[in-house]
Amino acid sequence: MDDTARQTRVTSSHWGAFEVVTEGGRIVETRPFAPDPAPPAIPAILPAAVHHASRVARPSIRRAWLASRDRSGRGDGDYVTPPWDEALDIAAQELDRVRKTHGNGAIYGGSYGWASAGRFHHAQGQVHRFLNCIGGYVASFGSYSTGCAQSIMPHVFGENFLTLTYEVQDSYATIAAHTETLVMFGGINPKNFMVSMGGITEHQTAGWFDRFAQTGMTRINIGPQRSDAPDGCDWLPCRPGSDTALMLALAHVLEEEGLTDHAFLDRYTTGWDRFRPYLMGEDDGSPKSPEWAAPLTGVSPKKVRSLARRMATTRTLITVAWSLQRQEHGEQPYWMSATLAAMLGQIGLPGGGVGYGYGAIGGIGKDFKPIGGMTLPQGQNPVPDVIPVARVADMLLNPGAPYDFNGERRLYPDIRLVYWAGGNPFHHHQDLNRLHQAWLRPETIIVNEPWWTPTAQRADIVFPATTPYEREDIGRSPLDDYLFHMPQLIPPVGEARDDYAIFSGLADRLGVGQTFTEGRDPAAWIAHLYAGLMDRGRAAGIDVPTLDELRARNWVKLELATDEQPKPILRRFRADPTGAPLKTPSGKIEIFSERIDSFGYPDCPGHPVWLPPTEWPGAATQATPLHLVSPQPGDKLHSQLEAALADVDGARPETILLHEQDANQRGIASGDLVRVFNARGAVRARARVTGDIVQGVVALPTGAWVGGPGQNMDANGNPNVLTRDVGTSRLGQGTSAHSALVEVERL
Ligand SMILES: Nc1nc2c(c(=O)[nH]1)N[C@H]1C(S)=C(S)[C@@H](COP(=O)(O)OP(=O)(O)OC[C@H]3O[C@@H](n4cnc5c(=O)[nH]c(N)nc54)[C@H](O)[C@@H]3O)O[C@H]1N2
Ligand SMILES: Nc1nc2c(c(=O)[nH]1)N[C@H]1C(S)=C(S)[C@@H](COP(=O)(O)OP(=O)(O)OC[C@H]3O[C@@H](n4cnc5c(=O)[nH]c(N)nc54)[C@H](O)[C@@H]3O)O[C@H]1N2
Ligand SMILES: [Mo]
Repeated sequence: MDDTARQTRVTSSHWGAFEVVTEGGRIVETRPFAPDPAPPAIPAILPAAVHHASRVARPSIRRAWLASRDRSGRGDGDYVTPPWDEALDIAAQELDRVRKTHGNGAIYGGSYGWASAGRFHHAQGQVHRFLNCIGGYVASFGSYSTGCAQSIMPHVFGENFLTLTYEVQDSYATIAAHTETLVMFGGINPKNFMVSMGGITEHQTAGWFDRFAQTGMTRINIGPQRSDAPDGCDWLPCRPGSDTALMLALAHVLEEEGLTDHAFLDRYTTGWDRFRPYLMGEDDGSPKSPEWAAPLTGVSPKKVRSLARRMATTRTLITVAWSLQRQEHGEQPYWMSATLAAMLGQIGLPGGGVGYGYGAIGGIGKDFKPIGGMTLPQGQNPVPDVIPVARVADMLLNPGAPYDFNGERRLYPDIRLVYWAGGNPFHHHQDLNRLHQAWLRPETIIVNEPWWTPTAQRADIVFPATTPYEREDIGRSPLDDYLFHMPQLIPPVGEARDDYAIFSGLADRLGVGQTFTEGRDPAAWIAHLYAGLMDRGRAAGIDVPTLDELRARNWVKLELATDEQPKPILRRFRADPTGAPLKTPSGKIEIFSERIDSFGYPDCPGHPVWLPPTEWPGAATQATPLHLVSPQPGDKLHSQLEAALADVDGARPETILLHEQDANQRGIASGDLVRVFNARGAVRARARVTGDIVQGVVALPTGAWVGGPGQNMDANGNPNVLTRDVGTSRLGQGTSAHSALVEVERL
C-alpha cells in the first residue's frame, strides 16, 4: 500500500471514534464518525498534536544523571540523545543494578494514568508485564477517579465498586422508564460523558436527558456549579464538601416526618439502630436537622424539607458524582447516600435507589451483554507491596514509615527507581511542589512518553513512545458495543517506538526476552488476544468477525444490546434477601459496619457522619477565602494533547470561573489575568465571571502542563500546584483534590 496517498480511515480513542485523513505520512484532518449522534470536538486538534514540536524525538538521557547520577537537577532540560541501543543498554543496566542492590521492592511501577485506548498497546499493561518478567515491582491500588469509593463501598454493598457502577446500577433506559425524581449530587456532567476509558462510540447521554425531560422527570443538580448537569435541569446550589450535611438533613426530615421506610431498613439493612441516635442528635445533642445543615450547606431548610418529601413520595434515584469522593472525607457522602437511599426504601426497584458516577464517563448507564475486553496478560508480581495510588508522594518522602489503609497498618517501601508509562503524575497528583520534592528522592526515573510532558521533563531517561496512530491495534471497551481495527495510520514520528518494542529491548538485555514476548511480534499478539475475544463472543452467541474481516471493515457494531441487566444483584437481593444476600459481613446493606468500627479510625467511624474537611468554605480564612474545585477539562482528556491546545490563541493560561460578587470585590473582570495562590503555590489563570457558581467557590480545570520547577508561579494554570496532598481518610486514602482553599488577585 502506498502510505503517502490520501486516505481516510476510522480509529477509536477514549473520547470517541473518528475518521482520520492521512497524506504523505501525516495526519492532515479528522472528521466525525457518522454513527455517533454527538461526536466530541476533541479530535480536531490531533493533526497539530501528533506532529507537534513537543514530541519526544529521540531516546533522551539527562546529562547530569549520566555523568554523576545527579538527581537535584531534574527538570533542567539538559539531555543527551544516544542511539536506541545505547539508551536501552543504559536503562537495562540501571534496572539490573537497582534490583540486584535493593531488590525489586525498590522499583515503583504503579504507573497510574489513562494512556491511550488501543488494547494491546495499553501502556500500563505493557509496563506491568515487563516489570513482572524482571522480578516484580511495587504496585498501586485503586485510581485517582474512584480510589476512596473502591475502599468504602465494598463495606456497604459487599460489591467491588467498579462492578457496582458498571454492571449493577440501572441503565439510562430503565431510569427513563421509571424514575420520577433524579437527585444528582455533583450533577451528571455533559463535559465528562464525552469520554470513556477504552473508547465510547455512540455518545447517548445527552439524548437520554432529552428523553428524561420529555417524561416529565424532575432533575435536580446539587452542587457548586449549574453547568454540572445538562441544560434544563433544576440547580440547587450547595457548598462543596457539604453534601454529607445535606444528606443528613434530608434523612432527618424523613425520620421526623414519618417518611422513613422502616420495613425496608429492618429487612435489608443492618445498623440503623446505631445510626439513628446520631441522626436525631440523641447521642451528641445535635439533631442533624435542616436548620443544623443550613449554615454548612447554604441550602435553606424549606428547600430541604420539600425535597425530602418529594423524594419519599416519588420514584427517586439519587446519583453521586465521583468528584464527591475526591475530597477529604470522601467516604462520608458515599456511605451517607446509600443510607439515605435505604431510608427511602427504593434500592433494588427499577429507577430507584442510588447510583454512582453516572455521566463521569460516557459508558456508565449502558447495558451490554458482557463479552469482556482484550488485555495483555500481565503475569504474576512477586513483590507484595501495594500503595493506595494517591499516596505516591508520601511513599517517596517517607520510606519505611507506617501508614493506615482500610484496616491495615503498612510500611512505605524504600523506592530507588520509578518507571512510568502512560500517565502524567505532574498533571494528576496533588500539591505538585511537594511531588517535586518527593520526585528528587529516587535514584533513577524512567518514563516512556510520546510528548515532553512535565513528567517526561523530570525524568532521567525518556524513551519516545508512539501514539495509537503510529501502530496497529484493536479498539474495544466492555462499556461500548463497537469493535475497531485501529490501523497504523502514519509511520512513527521521529524515532518513536511502541512501548512493546521498548520493553522487548529491555527484556532481551535482562535475559527475559522470550518470557516477555513469548516469541510474538505485535501482529501475532493482536491475533492471539483477538482469538480470545472471538471465543468469548461465540460462547455468548455474539457474532464477532475474524481479524481479517475486521481489518477489511475497519469497524463493526456488535449485537450486544440487551434489555436485561447483566448483574441484577440488587433486584435479586430485594426479592430474596436471605437467598441472595449481599457479600457484606451481615449479608445486608451496612449502615453501621462492625468492621469499619473495629478499625478505630476517628476520620471514618462505624457509620456515616458529618466531618468537615480541613479546607472547605466553612474553614475559609482571610488569607484563603475561596474554595477551589478543580474539575476535569471540557475541551480534552486530562493533560493529553495539551501541547497543541496550549498553542491556540488565548487558551493559556487556563480559565478560572469566579462568582460575580467575588470578582467585583477583587476588581476582576472576565478576560483578566489573575494570580491564584495559597501557601502551597501560585498559578496564573484567566478569569471568567459568572453567576452560575456558588459564591465563595472558584473552578479551575485540570490539564494544563505545569511549568518548570523552581519558578514561583505556574504560568499555565495547573490547579494541582494549589491542591492539598492528603488522603481522604485512613480508610480510603484516596485523593482529596477537590478540598482546597485559595485566594485570587488581579495581575
Ligand atoms: N486537582 C485534580 N487533579 C486530578 C483530578 C481532579 O479531579 N482534580 N482528577 C484525577 C483523575 S480522576 C485522573 S484519572 C487523573 C488523570 O491523570 P493521567 O491519567 O495521568 O492524565 P493523562 O493526561 O491522561 O496522562 C496520560 C499520559 O499518557 C501518555 N500516553 C498516551 N498514550 C501513550 C502510549 O501509548 N504510551 C505511553 N508511554 N504513553 C502514552 C499521554 O501523552 C499522557 O501524558 O488526574 C487526576 N488529577
Ligand atoms: N471532557 C473530559 N471528560 C472526562 C475527563 C476529562 O479529562 N475530560 N476525565 C474522566 C475521568 S478520568 C473521570 S474520573 C471523570 C470524573 O468525573 P467527575 O468526578 O464527575 O468529574 P469532575 O469534573 O471532577 O467533577 C464534576 C463536578 O463536581 C463538582 N464538585 C466538586 N466538588 C463537589 C462537592 O463537594 N459537592 C458537589 N455536589 N459537587 C462537587 C464540581 O463543580 C465539578 O464540576 O471524568 C471523566 N470525563
Ligand atoms: Mo479519573
